[in-house]
Amino acid sequence: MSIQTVETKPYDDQKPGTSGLRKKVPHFQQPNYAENFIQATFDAADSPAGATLVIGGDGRFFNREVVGKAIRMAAANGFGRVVVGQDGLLSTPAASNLIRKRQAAGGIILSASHNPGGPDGDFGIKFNVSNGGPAPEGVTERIYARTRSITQYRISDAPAPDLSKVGLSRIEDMEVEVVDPVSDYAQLMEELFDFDAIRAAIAGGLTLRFDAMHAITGPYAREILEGRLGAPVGTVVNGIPLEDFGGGHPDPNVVWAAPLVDHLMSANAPDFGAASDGDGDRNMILGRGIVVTPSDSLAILAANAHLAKGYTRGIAGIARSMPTSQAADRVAAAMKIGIYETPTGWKFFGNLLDSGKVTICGEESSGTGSDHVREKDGVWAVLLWLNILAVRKQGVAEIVQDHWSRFGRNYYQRHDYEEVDKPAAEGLMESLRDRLASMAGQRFGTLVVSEADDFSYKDPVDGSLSTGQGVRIIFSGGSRIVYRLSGTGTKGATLRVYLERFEASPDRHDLPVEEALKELIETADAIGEIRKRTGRTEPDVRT
Ligand code: G16
Repeated sequence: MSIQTVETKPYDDQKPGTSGLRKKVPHFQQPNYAENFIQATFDAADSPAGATLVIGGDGRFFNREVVGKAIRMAAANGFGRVVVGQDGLLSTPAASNLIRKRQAAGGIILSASHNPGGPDGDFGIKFNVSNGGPAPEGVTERIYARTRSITQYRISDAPAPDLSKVGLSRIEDMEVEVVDPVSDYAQLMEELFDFDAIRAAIAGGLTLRFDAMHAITGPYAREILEGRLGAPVGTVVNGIPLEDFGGGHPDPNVVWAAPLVDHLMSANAPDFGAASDGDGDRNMILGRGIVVTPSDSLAILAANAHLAKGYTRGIAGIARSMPTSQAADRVAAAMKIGIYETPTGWKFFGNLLDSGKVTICGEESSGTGSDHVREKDGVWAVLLWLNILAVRKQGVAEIVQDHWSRFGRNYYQRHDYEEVDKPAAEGLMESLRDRLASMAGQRFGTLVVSEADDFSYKDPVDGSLSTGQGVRIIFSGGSRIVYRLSGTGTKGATLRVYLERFEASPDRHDLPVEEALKELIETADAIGEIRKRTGRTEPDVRT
C-alpha cells in the first residue's frame, strides 16, 4: 500500500464558524470536500513528524466514512499514531481528555453538535489543538487560508482499519490504536467527584433521569450513572447513539428535550433530570418542577464547586461568554475571584484555563466545564450537580432559590429566529451598529440606555483582539439586550437576541420569566426592528 497525492481544487466556503466547519451532509459529500478541509487542517497545524493525533466523532451519519478518511490521511501526513474511539465514537470532552492524556498534537472531532443528523442533516469537522481545546482563531484563520489555495491532498490507499475492536493495528508507518471511548473519561470523572457520596445518595432515594437524546452520551451515562453510581437500569433514556438521533435534534433545551421537561414537571417526577447533546459537551439541568437556566447553573456550580473533591481548594476564577447572564459575576464578586467576559465560543476560554486564571467556564448555550479538559462537558456538569445534591442534601429547586436569595436573580431568556434571510439579518446587525454611537441616553419606556457597543475582546494572555462579537445595549440598572448572529447554523442566518434583567429582592424572584422580561422583549423589537426587517413576529425558540 502506498501514499497517494491527489489533485484537488479549493472550495471557497470552508471558513470555520463558532466551532469548526458545519454544513449539510450532501454539501460535505461533494468530491474532496472533507479531504480538502482535513488536509488544510494538517497543513495549518504543522504538527511534528511522528506526532499523535486523536480522532473521533459523535456517531452521526457520515461519521464512520470521514473517520476512515482522516486516519488514511493522517498516515500520509507524517503522524506516528492515531488514537481513535471504538467504532469512530468519542464525545467531544472525551476527545479533549485523550488529547491531553496522550500528549497528542491535536485532534479531529467530527460533529455538528446539537444540529440534526442523518443523510439530509448536518455534519461538521473541528480541529482541537494540543491543550485539548478548539483551535484558536489564529489557527482557524490559517486553516481557512489554506482551504482557499489547496491544490492537492495526501492519503494512503490502504483500506480504513477495522474500528470495531479495541486494539492496535498499523497503516503505512503509523500505528492505529482503537480505544474504548468511555473508560479514560469515566476514570477522570472518578478523580473529580465523590462517587461514594453520590452512590450513597442514590441508594438512599435520590431519583434521576438522564436523556441522552440518541446521541453520544448514552454509553458514557450508562457506564457512569447506572454502572458506577448504581442508578437503576433505565435511568438513562434514549441511550443508544443513532446516526440520525432518532430523527430529533439532539439539542438539550425545553423545545427539543420536551419529553424530559414534561416528565420533570409531572406528578411522578424524579428529583433530578438532565440531558446532553449530539457530541456530549452541552448539558441541561432540571429538578422536580424546575428547569435551571444554563447561566444560573454556571453561577450555582461555581458557588458550590468546592463541595466536590476535585475542587476543594476553591476555584481560581470564572469565565463566561458575553451573552451569558451576569449571575456568575455576582458569585465571583462575593468569592473575590476573577471574572472574565469572552466572545461566544469555547475556544476563547483556552488561554484563561491554561494560564490558571479560571477554573470554571460557562455559556448560555448550555455549556459548562472546568480546567479538567478544554471543552465544555455535559456529563461533568451532571456529576457536579449530583455531587452538590449529595452533599447539601437539598433538592434542585431549593438550591436555586437559596442561590437567588443570596446573590439576587438574573432573569434571562434567549430568543432565536432561525433560517432568517441572510441579507435581512445582516442588515439588522448593520443598522444596529450604525446607531450605537447615538444610543446612550435614549429612553424606551422605563429603560434608559446607559451604554451601547459592539463587543470586542482582547485576550489577556496572548493579547489577540476579536472584534464584532455582538451588539450590547446596556440599560441603567444593569438590564441588557444583546444581538448577534449565530456562527453554527447551516441554513440562512440565525438571529439570537439575549435578554437579561437583574432582580435583587427575593419578593420578586417568582415572576414568570416572560413577565419579568416583558418590557425588554418589546424594547428588543423596537431597537432591533426585528419584525420590520425579518418579517418574524415570534422567535422560533425561547431558551
Ligand atoms: C458551539 C460553541 C459554543 C457556542 C455555541 C453556540 O457549541 O462551542 O461556544 O456557545 O456553539 O454558538 P452560536 O451562538 O454562534 O451558534 P456547540 O455545542 O455547538 O459545539
